[in-house]
Amino acid sequence: MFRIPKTHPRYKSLMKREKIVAGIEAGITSKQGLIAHGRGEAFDYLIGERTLPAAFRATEAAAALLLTAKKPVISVNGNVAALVPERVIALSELLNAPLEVNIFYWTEARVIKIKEHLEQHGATNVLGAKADARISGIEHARARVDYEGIYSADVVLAPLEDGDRCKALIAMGKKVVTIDLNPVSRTSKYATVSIVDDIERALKNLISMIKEQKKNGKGKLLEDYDNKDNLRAVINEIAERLKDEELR
Ligand code: PTJ
Repeated sequence: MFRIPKTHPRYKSLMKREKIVAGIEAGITSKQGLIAHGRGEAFDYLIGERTLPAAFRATEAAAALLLTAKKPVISVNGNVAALVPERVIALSELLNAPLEVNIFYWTEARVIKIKEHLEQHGATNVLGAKADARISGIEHARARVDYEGIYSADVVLAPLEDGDRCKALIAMGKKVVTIDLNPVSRTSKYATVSIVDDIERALKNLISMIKEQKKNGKGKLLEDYDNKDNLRAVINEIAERLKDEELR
């Protein structure tokens, strides 16, 4: 890993890049993952690299939805595995939900490497290698799922997802929570709850909210939660921030 001095003003952001590069070198992350990460960075810059109030509310709704799920599953791709292995594992333990490797740029070698990477970080229940079921309506590799995992889940946490599969999962009657820095991506629009935040920050918040909601009794799903309203609020908050930014 390239050494970034902690005093660098963009230390956190540069370290995320290093994790993605290390993921590629380890055969976990796809090369295309670099481009996806760059797109995320650009949105995060506009957002101000912090959790927006609307994203905080979405995370609360996601915590309640995941806590009240009967069979939640956490989908993991090459970027997620490189950036936040410890956090997805912590979440999986808190929710008693399996992790499932599900990748777009599919190779069997990468599925196995991601699984092993998660296991090296302490994961005990990683699905995705079986791929004994298919999500109908999509022709790419994301359709390959485990019957016992995503296929039969009622709530799927699918961060950095593509719109197609999100739509197909919703069509199967599932609820989908996504984490995506782009508030106008198809995934953000289709999901039941879209958290427009960086994956590291979002998972940190999600974990502490789930712990909090567990302590104070099971999460109560906000019946009136509306994903599109939340996305509109996110866009307004970004626009207001940019207007305030001025070029002082
Ligand atoms: O490992 P694979 O083969 O499954 O590939 C994973 C990627 C991410 C390459 C693949 O799913 C892909 O191409 O994704 P997209 O369609 O580029 O969408 C990724 C979305 O995630 C984009 O809308 C980005 O803005 C967003 N994003 C990127 N980095 C982050 C992020 N959102 C939250 N946190 C990030 N760090």
